[in-house]
Amino acid sequence: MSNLPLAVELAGLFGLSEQGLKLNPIGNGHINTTMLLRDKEQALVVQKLNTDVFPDPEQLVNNARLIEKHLSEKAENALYSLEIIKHLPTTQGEFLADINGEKWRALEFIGGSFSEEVVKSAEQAEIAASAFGQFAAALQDFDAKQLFPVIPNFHNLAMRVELFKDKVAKDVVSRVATAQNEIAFCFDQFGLADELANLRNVPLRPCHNDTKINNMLFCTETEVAKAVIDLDTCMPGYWLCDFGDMVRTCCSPEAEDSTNLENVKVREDIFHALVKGYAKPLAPFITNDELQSFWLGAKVLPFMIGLRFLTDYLDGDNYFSTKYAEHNLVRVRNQFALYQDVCRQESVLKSMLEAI
Ligand code: ADP
Ligand code: GN1
Ligand code: MG
Repeated sequence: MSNLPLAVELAGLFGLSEQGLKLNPIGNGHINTTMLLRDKEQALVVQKLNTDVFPDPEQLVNNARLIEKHLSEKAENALYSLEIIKHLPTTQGEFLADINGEKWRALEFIGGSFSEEVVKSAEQAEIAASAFGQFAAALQDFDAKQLFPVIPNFHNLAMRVELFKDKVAKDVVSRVATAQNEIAFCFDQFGLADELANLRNVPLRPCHNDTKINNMLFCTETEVAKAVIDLDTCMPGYWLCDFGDMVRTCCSPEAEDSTNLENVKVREDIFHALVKGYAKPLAPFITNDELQSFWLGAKVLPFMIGLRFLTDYLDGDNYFSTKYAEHNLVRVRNQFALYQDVCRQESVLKSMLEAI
């Protein structure tokens, strides 16, 4: 068994027995350390929160539990049918535990499920988009002012641009020279930040803000949607960003760190499935301006996440987890290739939004 002392400590905290105890990593999240803790009887997800990214883990857990409560009330009234990720208390009734100064929480494990890194078909994309749409619809009457801004300005592209320029100027790990082309490319795209800042008639909504495909679970048996997960960044935002992150993570047939750039393209049928799947549950609430703003989201998210990977690369890989030295730069090239293909396909993709 791996990590025995840690497993025993976590088991003690969350009330599992030491018999048959196992602790193994699951998933491919870039931020937290996520593991499955099992004894002979039960399984739960334990997560070490990344406190560099989330300096206030108490507020993060508080936010997620407020959403949990709201969704549970919707579920009781048959207004939400996906499973809800619930926090589990320690034996002392706390929702956050301290182990050697590190912050851990436990979540209900959603068994019989899987997450995807690359979408397999238009049907799968529609199922995912519908799940994120149902989540957004269930939250549209949630008072998002209750949510603590765990990462302020999370989708503020202008702010991300300033941070990027600062890292280029400082060049703390001498990587500017190896990323010259990508940096020059960024400097040509900053008009997008103005487009986003000048957006009018698009309401702020309670948003998930991290609708990448591996932040939802499919049922292993039937392949329907089981749950929307990773509620860490739920804050007020724009649906266009949640739509854009689905485009970013579903449309390409390659994972976000694939080096097979010739293949990094927007699959039109997947884009169409995302529009259909997301718009349907939102139909009673969404405005036409808001729907048309999804085009901006489709451009902004691939670019902005590429910019964030590049910023992190220039800063020495402190934010996103990386598996090798150039991992962030590989992600940058991939995301910028995708962004360029989104722009290339403007007329056909936009017409799909206009047709809704
Ligand atoms: P991160 O914040 O690092 O992205 P996530 O909360 O998204 O972490 O979890 C990472 C991965 O772990 C998910 O993509 C999923 O595969 C798996 N996972 C997380 N929570 C659960 C859960 N409650 N049940 C089953 N699998 C989960
Ligand atoms: C991170 O935590 P994860 O892997 O679901 C990041 C997202 C990025 C994504 C890029 C809190 O998401 O914003 O879009 O990586 N989460 C945070 O894959 O920064
Ligand atoms: Mg995640």
